[in-house]
Amino acid sequence: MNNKSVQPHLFQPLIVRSVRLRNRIGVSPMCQYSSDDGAATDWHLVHLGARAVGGAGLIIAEATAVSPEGRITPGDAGIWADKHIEPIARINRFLRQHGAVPGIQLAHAGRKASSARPWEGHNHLADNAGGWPTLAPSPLPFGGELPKAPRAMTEADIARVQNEFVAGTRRALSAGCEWLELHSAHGYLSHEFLSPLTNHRTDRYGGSYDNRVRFLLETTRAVRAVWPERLPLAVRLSCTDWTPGGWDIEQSIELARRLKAEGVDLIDCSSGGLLSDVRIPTAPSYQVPFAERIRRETGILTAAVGLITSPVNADEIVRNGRADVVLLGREFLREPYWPLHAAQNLGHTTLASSPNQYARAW
Ligand code: FNR
Ligand code: 536
Repeated sequence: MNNKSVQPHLFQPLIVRSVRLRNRIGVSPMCQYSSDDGAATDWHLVHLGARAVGGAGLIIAEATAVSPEGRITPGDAGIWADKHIEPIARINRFLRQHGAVPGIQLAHAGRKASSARPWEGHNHLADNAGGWPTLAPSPLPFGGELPKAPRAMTEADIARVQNEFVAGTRRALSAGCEWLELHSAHGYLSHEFLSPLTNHRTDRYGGSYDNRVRFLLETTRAVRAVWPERLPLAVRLSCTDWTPGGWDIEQSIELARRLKAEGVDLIDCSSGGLLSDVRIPTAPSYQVPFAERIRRETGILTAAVGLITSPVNADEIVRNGRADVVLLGREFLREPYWPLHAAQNLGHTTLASSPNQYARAW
C-alpha cells in the first residue's frame, strides 16, 4: 500500500484542540521594539498582516511583557494594562480574515531586561537613562554588554509575576489571541529559574530539579486555569544551554512530560541565550533534533525552529515526524510570501492561496 498520501506534510492542516492551522508553517515570535508604551502600533499590523497574507498558518506575535519591568527594551510589546488589548485585537482580526491563527508569546526578560533597542546598542540602560532595576532568581549579572546585577526575587515577587502572567493571559484572550506561548527560553526569567547556572536559590524555587522547574510549572498551571480548554497552549524552551553543568536536552524532555501533564499542547524547541560567552554549533535545522527527541520521547506536539529556510527541508521535518510545526524567523523577515512560494516549489499549487486582490500574481 502506498502510504505517501496520508503522510503529514508541510501543507497539511493541523488541528490542536479547537484550533485549525491551515498548514504547518508559523512565524516565529520576533521582537520589533516598535511598541508605544507596550501598545502595538501600525508597524505590527503591517509586519504581522503581511505574513498572514503571505500564507502562514500560525503567527506568534513577539515576546510581550507581562509587566513594564519584564520588557527587554522600552520598545517592547506589553500586555500589563487594558489599553494594550484593542491594538492587539485589531491586528488579530486582520490575521484571521486572511486565514492565519493569531498567537502571542507572553514573556518576562528577567536579568536581560532594561536594555537599549538593538539599533541603539542593545546594552543595559542605566536607571537614570531610561532603564529600570531588574529581577531574577539570583543576583547574578549576565555580563558583557548587560552588566546590571538583578535583584534576587522574593517569594512575594514570584507570586506577583505569576499573577502578571495570568492577567496577561486574560488580556490575550480578550484580544482574540487563539494560541498562547509562554517564553521560557533565551536566558529570560523563566529560563533563568530552570538552569542551575543562573538559579542559585536555596528555597523551594532553586537547587533540585523539582525546585528549578517549579516557577514554570506553577505559572503554567495558573495560566492554563484561565486559558480556555478549546485553545492551545505552548511553551518555548531553550532545550540546552550548550554548556556543561547547564540546562540540557535530558532535563528538557522530563520537563516536557510534566508540562504535558499540565495541559501544554506543544513545546517550541529553541536553545541558548542564557550566557554571553557560549559557542553554538549553528547550521541549517540545527535545533530540529531537540524537537524530534521531545516529540518521540514524550508524545507531545513540537515546533522546530532555527535556520530552517528551504521548503524541501521544512517539508522533510514534518514528513518524517521530526516536528509538527516549523517556525521561521529571519527567513520570514526576508520573504513574507514564503508559504506561497513553498507551496509552488513543492507542487501544492492548489493549496497556494492568495488574497483576491493579488489573485493574478500567482
Ligand atoms: C528573535 N527571536 C525571538 N524568540 C522569541 O522566543 N521571542 C522573541 O520575541 C524573539 N525575538 C526575535 C527578534 C528577532 C529580530 C530575531 C531575528 C529573533 C528568535 C526567533 O524567534 C527564532 O527562534 C530565531 O531567530 C531562530 O530562527 P531563524 O531566524 O533561524 O528562522
Ligand atoms: C534571538 N533573540 C531572541 C529574543 C530577542 C532578541 C533576539 C527573544 O527571545 N525575545 C535569540 C535566539 C536564541 C538565543 C538567544 C537569543
